[in-house]
Amino acid sequence: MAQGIAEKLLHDHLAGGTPEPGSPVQIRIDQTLTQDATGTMAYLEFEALGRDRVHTDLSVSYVDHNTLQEGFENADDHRYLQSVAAKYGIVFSRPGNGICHQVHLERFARPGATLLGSDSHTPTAGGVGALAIGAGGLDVALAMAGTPFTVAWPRVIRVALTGELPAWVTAKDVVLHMLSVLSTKGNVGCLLEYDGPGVRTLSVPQRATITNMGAETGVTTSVFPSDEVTRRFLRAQAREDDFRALAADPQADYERTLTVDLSGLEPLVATPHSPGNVQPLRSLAGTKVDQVCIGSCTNSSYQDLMTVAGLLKGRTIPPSVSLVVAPGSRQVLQMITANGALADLIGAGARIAETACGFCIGQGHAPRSNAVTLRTSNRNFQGRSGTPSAQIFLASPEVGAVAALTGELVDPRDTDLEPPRVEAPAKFLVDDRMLLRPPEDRSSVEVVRGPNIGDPPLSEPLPETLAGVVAIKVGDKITTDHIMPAGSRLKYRSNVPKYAEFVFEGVDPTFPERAVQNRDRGVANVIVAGESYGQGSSREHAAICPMYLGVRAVLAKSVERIHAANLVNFGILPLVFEQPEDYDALEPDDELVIDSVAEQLRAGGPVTVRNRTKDRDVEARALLDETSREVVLAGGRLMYERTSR
Ligand code: MIC
Ligand code: SF4
Repeated sequence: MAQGIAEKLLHDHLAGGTPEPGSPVQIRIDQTLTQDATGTMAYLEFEALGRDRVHTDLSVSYVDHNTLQEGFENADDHRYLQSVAAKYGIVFSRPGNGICHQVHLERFARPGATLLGSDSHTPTAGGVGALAIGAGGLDVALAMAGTPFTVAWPRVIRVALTGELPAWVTAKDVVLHMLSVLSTKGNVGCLLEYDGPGVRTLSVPQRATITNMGAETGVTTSVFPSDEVTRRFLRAQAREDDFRALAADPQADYERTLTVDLSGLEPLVATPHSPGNVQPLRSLAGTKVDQVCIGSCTNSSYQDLMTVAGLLKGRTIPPSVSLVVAPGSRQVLQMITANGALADLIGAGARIAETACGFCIGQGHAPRSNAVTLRTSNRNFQGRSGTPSAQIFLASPEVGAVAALTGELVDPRDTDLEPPRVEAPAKFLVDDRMLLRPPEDRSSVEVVRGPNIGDPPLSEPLPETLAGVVAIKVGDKITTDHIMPAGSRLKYRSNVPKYAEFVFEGVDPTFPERAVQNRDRGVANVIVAGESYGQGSSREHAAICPMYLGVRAVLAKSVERIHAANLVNFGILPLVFEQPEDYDALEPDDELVIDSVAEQLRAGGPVTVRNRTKDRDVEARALLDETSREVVLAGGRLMYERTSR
């Protein structure tokens, strides 16, 4: 039967389940990646699983998120990660080597391979035709232990690209266009497969920008074909051996097709506070800009930085603008250093930041109060820059460079600047010395744990009757940044009791204290939420810390894929309203009861949640399959693994 690329790769890796859209399947994972902010917990969980080595073709541990190192905590995490990598057979990418997704694309991503990463932007590797999926740390730990990954067989949307990008229109505009069509909600369980004659006009880094930011739509992943452009990219990275051609069969069947004429696109911008608020840049022309940040895993490739350097060369940014440039990898930084482009950036007044996530995750470079900050990253949630009153706009590096020069949002087509032309290099500078391979003999390697690193906390089995209270009621599109802030709080990732003090910090700072009071008097905390709860990051702390505070259920209009899986992994029952209007009738402090939880869940029908305060019943559907139901009943995945072994 004719198949699309995603279908082929899923079938190649199928280890169980029925390949029907929406039905859970198990897929074998070839490669894993972690980054430090999710990785420490993931490796603690891996250690708790008791295996003596990883069971993947390749596992890489990156350090890119917490590199400011204010205090000892992050450095302790880095040391732990380095030692645990050596102990269990994992490649360690040292701090300074770059952002996980950029480095993985350059050095490891393989057409046709499956990649599971504890970061939501893992789909970046779809740019070379890998089936790359983001997940919580515990799912990645399990994959490292050799357990196939469970995911719903996707509903595949074909995106047929025609035409060619006009001058000043970029890959960022393609993905912003996709966001304007699909929005950031309602796409759980879908997968975007790119196809059509427009594909060959896009370089691998351009494709990777598109698959990277596809994460913001909430799809499981995005994938491009692997063609001659891919082969040239891999050859230039001195790894042509990893090439494998991948194309959809002509008659392949898709859920639906979206056609995007690249020639008809224009420069776009995402406005505060959601990547889905997309507008033509021209409609915002003249908006004053205080800060421009170029970088992040979406747009920090060699071509991106060469483009910016080309536009800034010989010019000076005005006093009203602060320009930050963070190259995506050491490879990029070494290349722009060697060819002089770095000097052009510095000459124009750019502040060069470390090759890391940095500004993207609020690790430094917080803008001034009420600032307008234009960034090439993928998320503009409120407060993510570190300044709650700031307005984050997202656009291409080209638009960023022009804004840095003019101090305002300007459509580059309305300037007399020459559109930059940067060719894909025939040869990248390959220097893997910052990638530490695990030693042959790992028996004498000691795992080093600093004082901030605690054991992953365990929950308890769900009780027979779940008696709880609505501890908080939140609206639509609550992101994991709302639930578990990053930025200056990131350094507590390895210390759950401390990090839990900041759950819902920007939404209701009284939540942790109230939740602990309920927990300590034996009352379960229930979170009531609107649509698309848990958007954004893969951070499992958005489940672990609520679990620690005694949250046992989330009752929402809808829950995003990775977050729903994280809730299950930490013993929190994910429920969605059968009737979305029931959301309106629930209020904070309402007392809720679920009788005979296990029996109701195993019966497979709707679950009745009794609202004792309002004296009415609410019907809900549990987002569980057979296995995840038992996991949640056991009190989470680690408890389940212990009891089922
Ligand atoms: C993000 O972009 O939000 C992060 C920080 O990379 C997260 C991971 C994390 O919270 O550690 C992600 O995208 O998964
Ligand atoms: Fe890092 Fe930002 Fe990419 Fe997340 S989105 S991996 S914080 S650069």
